[in-house]
Amino acid sequence: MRMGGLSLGCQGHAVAKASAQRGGSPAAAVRARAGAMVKLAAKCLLAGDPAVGKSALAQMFRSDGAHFQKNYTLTAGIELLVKAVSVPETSDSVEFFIFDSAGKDLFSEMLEKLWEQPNVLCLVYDVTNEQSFNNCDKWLEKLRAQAVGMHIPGVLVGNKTDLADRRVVEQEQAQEWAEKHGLEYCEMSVKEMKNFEAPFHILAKLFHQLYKEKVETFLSLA
Ligand SMILES: Nc1nc2c(ncn2[C@@H]2O[C@H](COP(=O)(O)OP(=O)(O)OP(=O)(O)O)[C@@H](O)[C@H]2O)c(=O)[nH]1
Ligand SMILES: [Mg+2]
Repeated sequence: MRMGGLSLGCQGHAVAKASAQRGGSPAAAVRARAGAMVKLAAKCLLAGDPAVGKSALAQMFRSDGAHFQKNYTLTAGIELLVKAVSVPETSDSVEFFIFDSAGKDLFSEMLEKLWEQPNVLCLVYDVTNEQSFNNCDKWLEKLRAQAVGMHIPGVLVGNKTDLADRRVVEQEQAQEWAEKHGLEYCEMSVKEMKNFEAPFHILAKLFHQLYKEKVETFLSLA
């Protein structure tokens, strides 16, 4: 997998390649390491309207819940952060290269460049802001245009559930939209540190599943 100038891969592929160079078959190398720990890497696009809480989520996740960004500083361009998570119920892990995008850049060509070759999508809206939910269509369209013919696992995340009396987007409505578009769904309050790790655990699981399927396909062809 390539990310800009940076090549991302997983140990499985590296082992297979080394073995092939030594004369062994790549499939044999992959089989030999079945059960071993796998480290995957994924380019994760963090998308959604301005002020929905993308950077707050990224900072909270990076600091393991130690830092909530209270003041709003709009993101300009993109902020990159890297963090690994364990894949639930396995000994494997996914290192996310999180591209925290600027909500104001929905229609910017620069964003298209920075979004090249995505692996997973974390699409955030604010449950108190209907416009931010309606714009999820546009964010998803932008991703699809970016990744034609590719399956990009994704999660829709409703943030700011702490503002319960100001909520305008109901959970059922958002969940239905997510299902219709092949996305997983979850809600969180970054401010109250509720469920802020869930989107990344969901994405790690989905990306890992995709990896497993690719290995199976590879082995069936070998
Ligand atoms: N009440 C509440 N406020 C939150 C929550 N998460 C983030 N915020 C606040 O919402 C504001 C915007 O958060 P940001 O993370 O900067 O928003 P963003 O999505 O990165 O915005 P852009 O960079 O402009 O795209 C900040 O003042 C945050 O403190 C939450 O769960 N509840
Ligand atoms: Mg931001």
